[in-house]
Amino acid sequence: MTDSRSIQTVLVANRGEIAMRVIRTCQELGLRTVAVYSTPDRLAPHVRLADEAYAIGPAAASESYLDMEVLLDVAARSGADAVHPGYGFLSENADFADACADADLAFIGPPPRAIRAMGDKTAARTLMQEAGVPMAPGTPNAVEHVETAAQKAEEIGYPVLIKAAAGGGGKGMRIVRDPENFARAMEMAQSEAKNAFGDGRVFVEKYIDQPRHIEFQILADAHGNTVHLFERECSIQRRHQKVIEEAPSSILTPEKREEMGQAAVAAAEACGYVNAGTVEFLVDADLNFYFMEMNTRLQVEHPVTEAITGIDLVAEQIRVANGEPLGYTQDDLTIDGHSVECRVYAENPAENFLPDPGPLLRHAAPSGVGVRVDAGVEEGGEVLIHYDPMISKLITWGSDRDHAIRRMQRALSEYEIAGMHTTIPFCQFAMQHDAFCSGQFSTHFVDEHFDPAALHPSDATFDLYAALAAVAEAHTRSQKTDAKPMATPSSNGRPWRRRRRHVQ
Ligand code: MV4
Repeated sequence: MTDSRSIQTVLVANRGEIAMRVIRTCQELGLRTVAVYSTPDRLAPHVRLADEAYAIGPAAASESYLDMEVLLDVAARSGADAVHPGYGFLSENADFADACADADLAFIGPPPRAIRAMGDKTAARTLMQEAGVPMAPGTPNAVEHVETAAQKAEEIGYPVLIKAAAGGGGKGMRIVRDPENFARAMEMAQSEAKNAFGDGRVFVEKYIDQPRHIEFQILADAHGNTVHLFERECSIQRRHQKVIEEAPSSILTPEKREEMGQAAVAAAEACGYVNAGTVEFLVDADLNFYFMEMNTRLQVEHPVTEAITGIDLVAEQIRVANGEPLGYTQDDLTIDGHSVECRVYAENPAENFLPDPGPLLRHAAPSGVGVRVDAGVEEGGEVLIHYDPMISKLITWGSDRDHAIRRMQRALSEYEIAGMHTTIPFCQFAMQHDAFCSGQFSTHFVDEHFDPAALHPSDATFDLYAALAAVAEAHTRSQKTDAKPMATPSSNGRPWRRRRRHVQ
């Protein structure tokens, strides 16, 4: 691709922290950035960070961030020559990738046919089986008749898992431990899948007990080069959503890492993958690994990979979309230290992680050596009910796992948030738990180990007093330049106490 054809202006078709993440790298590469915003996002930080911003519609995502026509119109009006979709919204929509190509825009993501191949779960399973990627024993395709499926379950051996072909988020999933429960479980899975996805097809797999979720980051250029950037361990989840991730996984040996990395590269090559992607595996206690799915986008947890490899994944995505070859081979890549990410959501961990959106009265993020914070909301802003309630991602790096965890404990204790409950106390709980610290955990960590009673009940109160005191003092100072500092920063006469630290 000649220089005159190369990307110069990027439309960032997203909001929040990921829009800011993409804009920042564009700026470093000397590219012009165009943001888009829904009505309630008009003052959002991603809007101010971009060179230009365009209104795209009301709060409802279906009428703004998901409206392809409006986005393509903004691309035309702004003179953008590329689109970065971020994650969520249109990031894994092959029709949108096609529409971008038709409008002569570079889609900073994989080719539409790779998105389609991996979007259909049963088609992806067949493709992966052909490519020799290990899969849990099971029916590669959907099974229609209960008798046939029950027969397959016998062959696979109990316990089995019935999964929705249209899949995702654990919906339509049923564990079956005994043959006598199979028929009923299958009917329930089918009706749940029909309700959730409008597609009642299911398939049957060997159930992996106590698995870990380990995913490999891959990167492929348009010249036939594919590498992996090692793995991320994402087993700490609630309601099938990740809360804590780390890189590398503490259970993989160098040999297993190489074997899984090669399988991930084979998976990417089998679907003609170009750009950044992630191959997810389930890993059992004996380190057997099984393909789960491939995510054809940049992921929320990509910063832990950036921390241990030193590679800016968004910059790589843009270079690859520009037709440039990867500047390194697998042998050039090494793991440096360890990284942990805690997702800070506006949710109450004591109330089964119930979302708690609203105004963010106080937001003072930690900083210092080895700490990265990617936030999408700022103090004085609001966590909107219309979108994902994530406030920020807190990422630490350390020379080894223990170092990264201690930094995370320090950073969490430094974080001041008021106006809402957050997942910070849960993350503090995990960072001091024996199961997490020793690396002996599975995707069942929350169910098996989390005790909401172990959270410090006073945290939210302390944070609120601290916040109100800080806001009041800032206000006083803005009114009177000769204002005396308060005797204590607490407005209620109680001495200041920082967020309690959970350290062994
Ligand atoms: C499994 C499994 C055990 N055995 N498949 C959950 C969501 C879906 N995408 C795949 N999931 C699982 N598939 C077999 N054969 C256990 C899970 C699972 C899980 C996987 C990853 C992260 C968190 C999880 C929580 C519960 C169950």
